[in-house]
Amino acid sequence: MSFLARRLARSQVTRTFSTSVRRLGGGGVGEGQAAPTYVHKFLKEPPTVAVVGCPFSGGQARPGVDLGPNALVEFGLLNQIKQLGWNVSYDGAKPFADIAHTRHDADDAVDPPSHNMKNARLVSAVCERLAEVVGQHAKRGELPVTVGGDHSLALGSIAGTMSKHPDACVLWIDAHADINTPLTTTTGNLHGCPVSFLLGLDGTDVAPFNKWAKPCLSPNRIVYIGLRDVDPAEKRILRENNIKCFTMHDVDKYGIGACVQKALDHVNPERTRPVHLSFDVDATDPSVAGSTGTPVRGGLTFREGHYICEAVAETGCLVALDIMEVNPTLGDEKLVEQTVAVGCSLARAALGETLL
Ligand SMILES: [Mn+2]
Repeated sequence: MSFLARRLARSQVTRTFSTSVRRLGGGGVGEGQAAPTYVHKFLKEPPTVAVVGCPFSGGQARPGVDLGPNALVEFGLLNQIKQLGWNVSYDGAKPFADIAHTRHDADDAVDPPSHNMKNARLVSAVCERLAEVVGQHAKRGELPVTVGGDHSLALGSIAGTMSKHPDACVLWIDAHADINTPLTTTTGNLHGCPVSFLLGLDGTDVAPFNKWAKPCLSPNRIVYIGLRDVDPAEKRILRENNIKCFTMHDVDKYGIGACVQKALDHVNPERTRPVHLSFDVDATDPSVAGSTGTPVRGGLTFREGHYICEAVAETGCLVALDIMEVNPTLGDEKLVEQTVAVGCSLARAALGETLL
């Protein structure tokens, strides 16, 4: 058992949680929870979730986010999803085992900065592999749940989704827009850039990414919720591309229910398109999920975050989910446990857990 596993296993939160999880009923849906009123529009029977844990931190500077997937799995994520009636598969970190340095920042000598991007070869290699893995699961009619790891991974997970569902739309839940290009990034951290590559913006047609990552998303098929820390160049990119954003100002003004409805109406008006939900836990307030690398105050409440997931689940359109940027090495023990628990509960909400 890892240190973290022991730490989580002995924690009060884990004990409390494990006594309150629902047991499987005969019908596959957990005892106490009604069967969903929606049907999965794009998945094969029996409904199967493929949890893809990607222990990767190379898209940003702080070590520890690579421990996120293991923390969520140790906290019981797989069983929790099973108890919602899904078949669950999990390969651990095996798909990424042959890519060196997935757990650590690469050495500048091995992977020197290119076009202002740090660890470009490493990020590209991991995302290319993730795209293959997610794409394979999607093509089998399964629902891949990518657990990061930093948010640069969404370049891979969304590319994988698009290989099966080219008409999919993306809900990007985040404090940040992650839409810098290699030309506009001031930090060189690629977790701030994945959306620009997906859209094929100026400056993204660069090696090593252009060997495999083709633009696969149009600006009217992505919508943001939760933004509150957007760089000047990103504001210009969002405006110039007419990308729909629901900032925290909009959440305050309209309420989360109206924001999610408007967001879905924008990218998926008939609810006939597949949805990829990419959830950066830093979208929530640091008091909700503070163990994350770039927390920003003034974020989504616990319920607002979960409401987004529940509302997406109700569409029956979800085909892929990312839970990103949980860093179990940041903050005190209580904050870590709370953040890991929130990562799991956001996933459950997106996968059909209801309050009644
Ligand atoms: Mn992000």
